[in-house]
Amino acid sequence: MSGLADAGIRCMMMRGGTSKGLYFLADDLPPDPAERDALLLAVMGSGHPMQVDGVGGAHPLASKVAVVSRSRRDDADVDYLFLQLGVDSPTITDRQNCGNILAAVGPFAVERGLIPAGPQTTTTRIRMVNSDSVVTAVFRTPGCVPEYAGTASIAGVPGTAAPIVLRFTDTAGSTTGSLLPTGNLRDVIDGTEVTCVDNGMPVVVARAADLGITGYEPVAQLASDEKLADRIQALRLTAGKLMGLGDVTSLSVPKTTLVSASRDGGAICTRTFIPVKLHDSIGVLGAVSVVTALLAGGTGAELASFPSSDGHVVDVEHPSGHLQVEVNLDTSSDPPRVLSAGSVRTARKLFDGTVYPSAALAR
Ligand code: NQM
Repeated sequence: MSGLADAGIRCMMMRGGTSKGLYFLADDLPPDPAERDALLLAVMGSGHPMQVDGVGGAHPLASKVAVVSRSRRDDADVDYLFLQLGVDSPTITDRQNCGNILAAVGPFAVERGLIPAGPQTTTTRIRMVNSDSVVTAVFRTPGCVPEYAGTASIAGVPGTAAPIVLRFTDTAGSTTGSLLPTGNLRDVIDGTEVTCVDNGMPVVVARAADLGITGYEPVAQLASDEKLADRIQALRLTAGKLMGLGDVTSLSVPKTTLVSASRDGGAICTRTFIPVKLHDSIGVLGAVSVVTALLAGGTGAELASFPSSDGHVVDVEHPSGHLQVEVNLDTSSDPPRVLSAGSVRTARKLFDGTVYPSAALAR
């Protein structure tokens, strides 16, 4: 390991949606998962609130890794393993997907020569290794080179960039094995009604009002509300067991999303905790899961105002704006069946080079 620490590791930092992470080729990392994880924790500097001896961004949304390789499967071109690293604590988990980091995987695969690019756009099938599901990504590659600049804007990211269209399949039960992992559309935990859902991300959906807040409080107020954080932690610990995830104390899932009626033209207003820290916006698969729960008639469905047209695009309000996701659900079957899901993101290459982990940590 000290060899890799001395020589450094080839690494690209990219923004994927509203997250930022390190992208590696699997071949550039140790094949043994335990060795790989120790190295990545050292690269990121996890175990310190500022990740001061590493390149992590001191926030869960900037403490993320994508490990990418050519897929050996017939139904995919690229394999993408997502790893969430802790900030204060040296933890690393593959028990969740990340639809934001996913957004940059296609361009990264072209940058590293894993897949050929089309002359105008590239369509690639990415296997999300964490959930063994395949997503199709479509992105711009004029002259067979990824184009990051463009006119699409996503809430939570300044400016505009080229759009990346993500179409998901097989996201139901991504981590837990079923869309409604407790077997119920609604459960009551410690007197609070919730819907536990997993359509790409295990999420506990509860009404903001049932946790004693409006859901519209200033972000700083919610982020520093320790009582609320304690209640959310208690809720997710019980929900985790009911969802078959066991003791989730040190896991990054389930997330919790508190819903209230929209007040800016969207379908629903959300405040999401990852798992107890307030999300600056909302994750892509997190939003897909919340919308699925609401469309299925779960907790908070009466607060939602869905578009009545034949489209399935749902506008989700979050602390920094809106996220639109497409969820097509067959609610005539029990449990409901997910027909399709999708979203539009943007991404950008931030830098490419060699990263040097602390030799003292990389053991
Ligand atoms: O839900 C953060 C994010 C995510 C997850 C988190 C995500 C998704 O917004 O698809 O991308 O829930 O930890 O980056």
